[in-house]
Amino acid sequence: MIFPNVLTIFTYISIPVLIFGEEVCYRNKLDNCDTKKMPAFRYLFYDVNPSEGFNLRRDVYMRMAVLAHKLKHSNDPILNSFLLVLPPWSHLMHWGYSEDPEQIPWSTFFDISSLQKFAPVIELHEYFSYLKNNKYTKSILDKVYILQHYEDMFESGNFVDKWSVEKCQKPPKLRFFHYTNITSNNVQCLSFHGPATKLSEVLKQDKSRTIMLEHAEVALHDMFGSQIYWQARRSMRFNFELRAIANEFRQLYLNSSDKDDNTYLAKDWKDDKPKRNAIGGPYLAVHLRRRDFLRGRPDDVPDLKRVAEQITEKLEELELSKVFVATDAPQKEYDELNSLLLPKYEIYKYTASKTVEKKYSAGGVAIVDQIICSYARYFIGTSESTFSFRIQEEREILGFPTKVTFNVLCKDKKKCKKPSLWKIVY
Ligand SMILES: Nc1nc2c(ncn2[C@@H]2O[C@H](COP(=O)(O)OP(=O)(O)O)[C@@H](O)[C@H]2O)c(=O)[nH]1
Ligand SMILES: [Mg+2]
Repeated sequence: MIFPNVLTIFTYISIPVLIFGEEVCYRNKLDNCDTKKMPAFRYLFYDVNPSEGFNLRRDVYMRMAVLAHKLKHSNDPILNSFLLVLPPWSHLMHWGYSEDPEQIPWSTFFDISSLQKFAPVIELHEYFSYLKNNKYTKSILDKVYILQHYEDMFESGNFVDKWSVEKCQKPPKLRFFHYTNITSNNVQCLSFHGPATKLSEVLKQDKSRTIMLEHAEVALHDMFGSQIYWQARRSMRFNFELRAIANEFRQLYLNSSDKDDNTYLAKDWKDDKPKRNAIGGPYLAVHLRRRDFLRGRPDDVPDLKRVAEQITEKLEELELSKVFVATDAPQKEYDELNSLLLPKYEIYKYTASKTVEKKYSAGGVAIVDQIICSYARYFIGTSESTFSFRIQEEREILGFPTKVTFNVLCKDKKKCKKPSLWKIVY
């Protein structure tokens, strides 16, 4: 488990919500704060529906990052002073968390300086250390907007971009990020339809310094696949150590290196250019999503026999002998798949050491799996999995021809759905 020190301190301080005193900085009531120590920034916090997984959260980050990027470049001082506070990774359904909050910072998974070259982001613990330096132990956010869909939108088919403060459809939450010391006395529900950048209209009429957007997934992409979309996406470079772990695995087991595979990236993502000349390592990669997908999408997920057939077919066609399998399947299912492949084929799976698992959690292991899949000569994903979508994007950035990326496992050969092609053009 990963606890930045400052966070542990705050985790265990339990406080009633309504406290007036020196310890609390009501940031919209400046008489309560030491104004000389106040930075000129406004802070934009956000969070996502708790049941959403890692890879949809990454997608929501891109929408918020595009908003923060546009705010920063606005000429309006009310808008261009916002910092986007990254919500720690806590209690992700698939990560087998214990009862303790985890609050994993973004730097565990991503290179923060790469993110900051696109959007003005800070970690939540940095915001905390600012409070701590000023002897505040709790933060009462000036305003919280809980985003919700318009109730009648789907029935009426009226999808006009709009927003309005309305009655809450569900009882509002008053604790945020699994902390007991972040709350607010000013929570409103915001019915919203439109792209994330439309939220700037909300932020413009609200002069609060600290604003939280709950259920940020309600806001959509400005333009999926646009130039700014790909800038945001490129800026999400993984933590260097995770990249090094994946590269070592490629080298050691899959005979794969950037030099041979033609998969070099520029040191700074801003220098990346669209290309289509990546070759990839001499292996097939498959993302085999099981567990909840077996129950939730029974029409899309093939049985293991059918998976083995598709792997064999592709290995023969590509004249390859190695397949790398990234999967959330229990070991038993992986072993079964292995037994269904002819012995002349070598099957590989990344298993993290105890040290790596402890340091990076299930999220880091998933990222190493994603990276290894990204460098393969040919990739087959699982239909509708956001885990597979993020691999496809990574392969677009690395410069693979689209036909070796946009493929999915089929339940039934005759009516196999082709995945959407989200090509990089910028
Ligand atoms: N290590 C590893 N974890 C996986 C794999 N596929 C799924 N998972 C886990 O299951 C979660 C899947 O959730 P999510 O990111 O929401 O993707 P989606 O549900 O497939 O759209 C990931 O965050 C991982 O924790 C895989 O191939 N390797
Ligand atoms: Mg999911």
